[in-house]
Amino acid sequence: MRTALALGRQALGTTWPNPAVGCVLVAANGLVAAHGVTGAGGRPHAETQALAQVGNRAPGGTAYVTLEPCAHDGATPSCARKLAEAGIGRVVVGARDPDPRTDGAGAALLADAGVRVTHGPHEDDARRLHAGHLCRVRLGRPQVTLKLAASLDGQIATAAGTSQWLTGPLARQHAHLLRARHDAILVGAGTVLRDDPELTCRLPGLADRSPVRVVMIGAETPLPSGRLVATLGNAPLWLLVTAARRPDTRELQAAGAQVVEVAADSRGRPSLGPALATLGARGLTSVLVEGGQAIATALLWHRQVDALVWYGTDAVVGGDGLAAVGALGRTALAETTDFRTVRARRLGPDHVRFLERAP
Ligand code: AOF
Ligand code: ZN
Repeated sequence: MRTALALGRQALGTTWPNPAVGCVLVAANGLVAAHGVTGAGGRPHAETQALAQVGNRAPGGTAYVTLEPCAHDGATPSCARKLAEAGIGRVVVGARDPDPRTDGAGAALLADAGVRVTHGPHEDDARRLHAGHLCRVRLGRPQVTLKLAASLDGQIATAAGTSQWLTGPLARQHAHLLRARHDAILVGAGTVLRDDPELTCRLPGLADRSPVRVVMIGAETPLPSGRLVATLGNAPLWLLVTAARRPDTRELQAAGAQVVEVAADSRGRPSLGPALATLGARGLTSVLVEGGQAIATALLWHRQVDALVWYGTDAVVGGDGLAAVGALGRTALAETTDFRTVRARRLGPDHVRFLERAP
């Protein structure tokens, strides 16, 4: 199961609108016979890929799959049916698939065909791997991960606005890997104006793993120009705009950007809830929010952040810098415990902490 989870993890960011499933087939003699991962864009499914390697014959074997095999037949039979027809003896499932077409029906189909089905081990890791898919199926929106790079005292820029070299090269490379593993990156137009980012993955060998770049256009913020537009050929660019700003985007649309219209909030900006729902409807299962302060604060205010990746440095910037998170109006300590750290590691002089929403 750990191998299957690792396989799935490698495909994160490439399989949307589908989950990145990993599958390992072990033959009756106890040897690993095949590996499979969900294909780019979501098809073929992991089990199909693995079964193809053994000619769809696995008598008495065991399949380890990170997600319950699908139960819906389409152009090809469901994975649950294919596994049963291949003569598999046992299927070990990581996480149950809440997709209404499966949701227990995959396991039931297998059991009815005489296949032994067991759940776990590593169910927590399987849920973590498929958090985006689970979120999209249950809540209709992608999983939202907020990335912040801040000083010891929680500042993301100095009083002069300097921020780009706060973290060292290892932390920056790690952040690029994070991009590769998400379906999309989300930023506000203010960040684009200030930093002129490319928002692509530029790690050697992973250049084709750049996610969809999504920019939230405010009531008055200028439209993206510069590097985001210059790299339109390298990765998709989606603009979230209200109806009022839509006419302004014609030129960018002609240049290849996709324009996504969203209802306005009281300040004339794309409304956050509907914006995330629209991204979910378009198939995105995970978005990495890369700042700045305004979008981070808005998402935390609306409690729409599922996970946090915090890059910390040893720098002390001082309160005259720019805080990672703006005012939230929280007064009671009980209101402040949104997250808990699940993992941490050093990255040269910096460190990274992974936090999940507290239960
Ligand atoms: C599997 N194995 O590798 C994946 C699964 O649109 P379709 O027909 O490809 O079905 C998409 C659904 O299949 C998706 O919502 C999720 O429930 C499941 N994904 N299932 O058996 C896989 N990626
Ligand atoms: Zn399937």
